Amino acid sequence: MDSSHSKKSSLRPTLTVLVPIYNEEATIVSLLETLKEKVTANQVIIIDNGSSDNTAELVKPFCDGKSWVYLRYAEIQGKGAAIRAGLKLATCDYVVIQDGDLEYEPADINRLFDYACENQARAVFGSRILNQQAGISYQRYYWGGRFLTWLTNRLFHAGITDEATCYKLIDRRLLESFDLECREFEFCPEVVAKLGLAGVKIHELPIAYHPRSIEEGKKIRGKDGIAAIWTLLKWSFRR
Ligand SMILES: Nc1nc2c(ncn2[C@@H]2O[C@H](COP(=O)(O)OP(=O)(O)O)[C@@H](O)[C@H]2O)c(=O)[nH]1
Ligand SMILES: [Mg+2]
Repeated sequence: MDSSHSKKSSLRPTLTVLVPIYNEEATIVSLLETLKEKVTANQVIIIDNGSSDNTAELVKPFCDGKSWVYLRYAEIQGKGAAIRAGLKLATCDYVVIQDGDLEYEPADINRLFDYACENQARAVFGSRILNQQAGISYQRYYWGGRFLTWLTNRLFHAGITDEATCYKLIDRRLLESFDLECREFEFCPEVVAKLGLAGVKIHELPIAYHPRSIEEGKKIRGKDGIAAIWTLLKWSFRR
């Protein structure tokens, strides 16, 4: 065997995928199957805050308690709280967030991860805006996202195109050092604010997007947009 090759591959960073879920019985099996087949992850942590549908029964067969872990809490706590709970168990060099729906294409995670490894980047985001073929959600969500991105760039000079993207791939130790406080959907604004305050460059690659409707299970709402604005302003004041 080529020793230089084996040395190189043994040095390759590792990846934890955090999957926050709440009542995702319609999509979770398909999502986890795709994740298993298409993504080169070393660790997958699924965090369920009190799903009241059949999600738990559907997730369990995928988990072995080692590289695939299922954390189940009795009460609903929010996406941010779920990500923070998962992060406590994450052990890999990088973490990325994957929702329990089918709005994103898990294979895109490989491209983000490869880019991070090749460029030793500490933060690589998937951007729906950089992909002209990406689907567009409700107008209010689309323009809300564009406004949050604009505000992020004004406040933190982030130079990004998609603040609200789910696909945020970040150096795990860096993310842990942020001591996140988010409980609900303020994970995104808190993270971009803290990356900005830390002077970390955010790299972006185009990704696919297939938005789902509220009837299909989308949980984010207008009030979460207001909370995101407040979170960005709050962290900019603490500069
Ligand atoms: N664990 C947990 N996950 C949640 C909660 N609320 C939403 N999620 C998950 O967060 C992800 C994002 O939700 P979604 O409604 O698709 O919003 P968006 O993709 O950010 O626009 C999905 O996987 C949800 O199941 C919660 O209270 N607890
Ligand atoms: Mg989603």
